[in-house]
This record gives sequence, C-alpha cells and structure tokens, in this order.
Amino acid sequence: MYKRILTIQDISCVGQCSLTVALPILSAAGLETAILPSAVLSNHTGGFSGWTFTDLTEDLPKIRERWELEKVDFAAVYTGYLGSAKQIDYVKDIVKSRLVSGGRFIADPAMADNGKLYAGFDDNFVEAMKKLCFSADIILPNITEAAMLTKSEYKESYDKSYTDELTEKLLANGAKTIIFTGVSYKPETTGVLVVENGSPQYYEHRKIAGGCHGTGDVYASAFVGALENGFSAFDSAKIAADFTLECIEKTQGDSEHWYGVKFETALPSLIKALKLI
Ligand code: PXL
Repeated sequence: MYKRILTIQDISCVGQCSLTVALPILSAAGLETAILPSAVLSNHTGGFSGWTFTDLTEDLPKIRERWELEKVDFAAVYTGYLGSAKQIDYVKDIVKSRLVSGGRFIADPAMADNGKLYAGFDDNFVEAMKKLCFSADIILPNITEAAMLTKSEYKESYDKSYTDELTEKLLANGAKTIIFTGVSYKPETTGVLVVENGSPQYYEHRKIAGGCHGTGDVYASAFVGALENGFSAFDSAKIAADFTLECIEKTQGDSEHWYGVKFETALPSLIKALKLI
C-alpha cells in the first residue's frame, strides 16, 4: 500500500534538523510525506549565536480546515519540534481530525537534551508537551525529556533502576510505547530502550564521543520510516540506531560540520536496511 504520512515540525533553513532531515529520510523510506511547518527559523537554536523565528501557529487550524474540506487524511502523524504551547493544542486537533482510524501518532518531544530545555522553551511548554506525548501511540524521549515529562530528577549517570523508574512514571501518565534514546549504562556504550506492552528491550551499541546536533531528528525520522514499512518497534529502533551511528561516523573529523550530521551519505544503507532495494 502506498502510504501518505504527515510530519509536523519546524523548518530550520540551515542546520540539518527537523523538516530538512525528516522529509528526505521519510521519502527515502518510500513514504509519501506531507509536511506541516510549525515555524521557520534561519537556522536551529543549538550552537548558532542567533536566529530568526517566524511562528506559523495560526496557520495550523487554517490548514487543518482546508484538509478537512479536501478530505486529506494520513496513515500516520509524526511530530517533532513545535514552536509554542498553543501550537500543541492545534496539533492535537489535527491528529484527531486527520489521522486515519488505526493510524499511529508518533511524538518526539524534541524540547531538551543534556539536562536542559532548548532555548525559548519554558515550563508551560513542557506541560503542553506532556499532554501531547501522553496522547500519542509512540513517544521518543531522550533521558532529559523523559525526566521532564515525569518531573523526575535528571541524572547524567544512572543504572537500570533509574530507567525503570522513568518507564513506570511515563506508563502511569498514559504513555503507550516508549522509545528511550541515548540510554547509556556504561561509559563506552549507549543504546535504545524500547518499552512495548509494558516490557523493556534494550539495543546496546558503541558510543561515539561528542554529541552531534540533529541526531534526535535523524533517529526519529528513520524510526518512523522503518515502522511505517512494517518493521516492529524494536526492529525499527535498531535500524534507526544503526543509521544514526553511520551518519555520525560519516561526519566525525569535519570540524566545519558541527551543526548537524551528513545523513545524506548514509541514506543508501537505510534503504537497504528497509529492504527497499
Ligand atoms: O533538533 C531539534 C531541533 C529542532 N528544531 C530547532 C532546534 C532544535 C534543536 O536545537 O533548535 C529549531
């Protein structure tokens, strides 16, 4: 079946994140991908000295109304970076109105990393993001986001009891399937913790020193691409992890490319992993 899905996140014109990453990755995964930009920024907010920010919040309900009139709906909706708390309410309306029955809503909180909220977000935004994530079928928080969504202490080093605690709290709040990204129990490795039907499965892989911008978006996009090609949540999590690692490896050593990863160079591997060629 030829699937049309929708992704809602910002356009950072430069910086290899959000829509400029999601659209090519989802297209490479063979999915017709409609986009809804939440905002347009000159560049992302991680590491540049400033940025323009054009908020598109009030376009969202107008676009939804048009799609309702045209009877345009989507086999899945995947949300990433959103520009404001108000926007989150509009996104909920879009999911309610335009996601086909039985279609999956996948939410990446895309609001924090390394213990800190991204620039421009506040507690009010976190509260709104909680409601969105707890209404989703699948969420992809990193450890910082999971801690913020559950009002838990953020820990830089932790063991399984901490991720168990975060899991329990997320499930108690209504989370369904959880894909924890960047879960590292040992200094030399990291991985993805997948909680489906309440039971956890961990995919551990090598850790590459130094964080890279945009890898959360690369990861979530590849995950959605695999999932919507029929792979299980765990297999999709693995495929996305291997792809993201390759993207980081292909970027390492190029100090001028600090703002994102050269994901384009790894797309052939993703297409092979998805068995599309
Ligand atoms: O990659 C997440 C992201 C998306 N969009 C914008 C960002 C960031 C992270 O900093 O600034 C605008």
